[in-house]
Amino acid sequence: MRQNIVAGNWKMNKNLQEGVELAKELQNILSANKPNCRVVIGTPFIHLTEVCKTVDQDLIGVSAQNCADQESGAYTGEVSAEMVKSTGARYVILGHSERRAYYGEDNAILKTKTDLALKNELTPIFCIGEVLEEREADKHFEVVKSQIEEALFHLSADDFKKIVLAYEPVWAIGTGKTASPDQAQEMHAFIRKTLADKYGKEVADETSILYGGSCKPSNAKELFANPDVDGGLIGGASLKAEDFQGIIAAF
Ligand code: 3PY
Repeated sequence: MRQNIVAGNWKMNKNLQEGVELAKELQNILSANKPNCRVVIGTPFIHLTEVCKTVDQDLIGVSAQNCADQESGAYTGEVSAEMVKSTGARYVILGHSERRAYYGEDNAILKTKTDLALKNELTPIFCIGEVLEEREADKHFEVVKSQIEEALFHLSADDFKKIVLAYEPVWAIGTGKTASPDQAQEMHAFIRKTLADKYGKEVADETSILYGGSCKPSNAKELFANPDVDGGLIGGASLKAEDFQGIIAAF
């Protein structure tokens, strides 16, 4: 049975003290109200070590939001997958549309990052999604398929099973616009079929596919009720414990 997952993406928000405070708050709330899904928080790099000490990772998994596409060496300012692993974090978000758009991360770079994450036993939460013009030109299926094929389809079935996918239509990120539950289901079913065609039904059925993009307590239940939507990757609404808890409680 695939896992339902609600993962927060804090992006570049909260200083270290504020981040640890939020992690503590979540730890308290969730130990009193056991979630019916896996919960993950994606923090800035500098928070990882402290947040890992603050939460019980069987309750709240800790994730980085990126890692380098090189193993080690003279890459000023970069943080390797091995370094992320050494903080105690268990996950890494890869290919977020903000990384693709602002930092030039293409499918080839993301393929390398995925390999390094897996080599260091981190679970990639791998983001895919089309921009508005691609949807309007009816190219959204094609775009998402090639993002998956080019960055992930070199993996063996055993390695692919370690990946969590997050479909984030770029036009729904930070815009307040959400894909309708039908639009989300349509794309998630397409993604699962793409996986089944490559790796077989069993692998496809085991893969968690999260929805991301302006997911909040008021729309989470409707989105998560779809058979192929296995949770969410949550931006702004993961920055307040009560909002995040509201989304977790949708399961
Ligand atoms: C959003 O919902 O804004 C996100 O980008 C989640 O990653």
